[in-house]
Amino acid sequence: MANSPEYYINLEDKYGAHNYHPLPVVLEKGEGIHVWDTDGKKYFDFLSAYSAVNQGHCHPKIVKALTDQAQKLTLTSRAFYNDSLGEYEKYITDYFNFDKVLPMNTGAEAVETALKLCRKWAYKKKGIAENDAVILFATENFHGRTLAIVSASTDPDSKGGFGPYLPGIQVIQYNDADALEQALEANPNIAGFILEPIQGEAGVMVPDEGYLKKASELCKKHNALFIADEVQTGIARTGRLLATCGNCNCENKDCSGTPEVKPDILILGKAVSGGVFPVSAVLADDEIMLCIQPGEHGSTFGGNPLANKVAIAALEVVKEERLADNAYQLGIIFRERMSKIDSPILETYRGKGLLNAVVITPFEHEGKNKTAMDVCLDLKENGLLAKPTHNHIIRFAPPLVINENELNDACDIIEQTILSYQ
Ligand code: IF1
Repeated sequence: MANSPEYYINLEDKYGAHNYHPLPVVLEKGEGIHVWDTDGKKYFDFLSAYSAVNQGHCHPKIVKALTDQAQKLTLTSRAFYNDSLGEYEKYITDYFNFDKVLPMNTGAEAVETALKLCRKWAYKKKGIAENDAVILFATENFHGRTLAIVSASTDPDSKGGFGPYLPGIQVIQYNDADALEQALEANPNIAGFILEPIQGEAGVMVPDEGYLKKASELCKKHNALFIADEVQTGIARTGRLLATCGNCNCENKDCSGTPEVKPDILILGKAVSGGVFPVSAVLADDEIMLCIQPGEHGSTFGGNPLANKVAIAALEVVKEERLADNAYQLGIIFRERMSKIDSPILETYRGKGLLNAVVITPFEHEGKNKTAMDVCLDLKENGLLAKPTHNHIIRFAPPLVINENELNDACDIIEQTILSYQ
């Protein structure tokens, strides 16, 4: 009996770095909105690999794109041209209405790319003196794990003990247009402002109505770049193709919201590939993107044939299956269901589309102090997987292919679990 869950957990514990603290569930299969553990138990996946699996697990069209291409050509490097990169570049730039794309692999790499691009632009176009550029970040931001990115973090776990930190960074209050205006007015060397339109890791913090628009207008006024990190919010998750939703060529059919802003630089990752393969992208118009020239930036795997084919398929699925529209409609139902749960431990809920969070008041049950993690453990027992953030917040983000009946079944599990503590 080698293959108990403990066997796999112990292997990871013994041979893997201890940089994660996963829920004790060992998954071996996924299909659509469900995953199965090694004992054959089926779960609703309400994390979707942090919104990478928007199109659902092992979407047949995306997997076919992967396996077809895998038998032909997987990697050329960018030292040569390949027959899928240009086609993908045309597809994704049309899709989001930008002149150019720079292909990378992970979200953090795409963020790094955007920061480098912003600095280059500042020196070449804005006329900031070499080495003087400053990029603004918001409090409680999460953009990944690299040194540049953690230098801008306000989370001690992400940042602590990794110094010395990168200079040229200033942190301003999230969701505070006045703070942005003051920072821009105080320093002509501000090159740009990078922002998650809805902050994920911070606990699904939705900004006030109008903040994104105001922020982009202030950046424009002060000739600073507005950089949207839509690694998590992008690709239909929040009920629109993009949470910033400016000019994305979606003709508003699947959009269900007023177009708000077009960022100067758009950063995408995760669901660009439907979670099949690491694919990220930085999009910008020529005026900005052409500031980077041959030899100045790149990646061995960026723009590889597998990624190109997978990304086209994954983006097609988003439109074919009207995932933005579905996320919009079902998001309303989800929050309505949460509003009806009458429990003192459910402090509040919030979100947009199918990126939602429920805030749990710490409580006592059967003589023990309980947190959001305990609730997640009970949700797991009851057949639904979700992950706590910040001790008291549970994020709920199912694959966007979920239908209304399935969503209601999942909400029943959430409701029964929360009510079981009374
Ligand atoms: C981890 C959170 C999600 C991101 C935004 C860039 C990246 C991410 C807005 C980097 C990554 C992840 C990474 C994952 C946890 C996770 C996360 F809980 F931290 F906030 F999604 F909710 N921009 N987010 O959210 O992308 O390099 O990872 O591809 O464990 O670090 P990456």
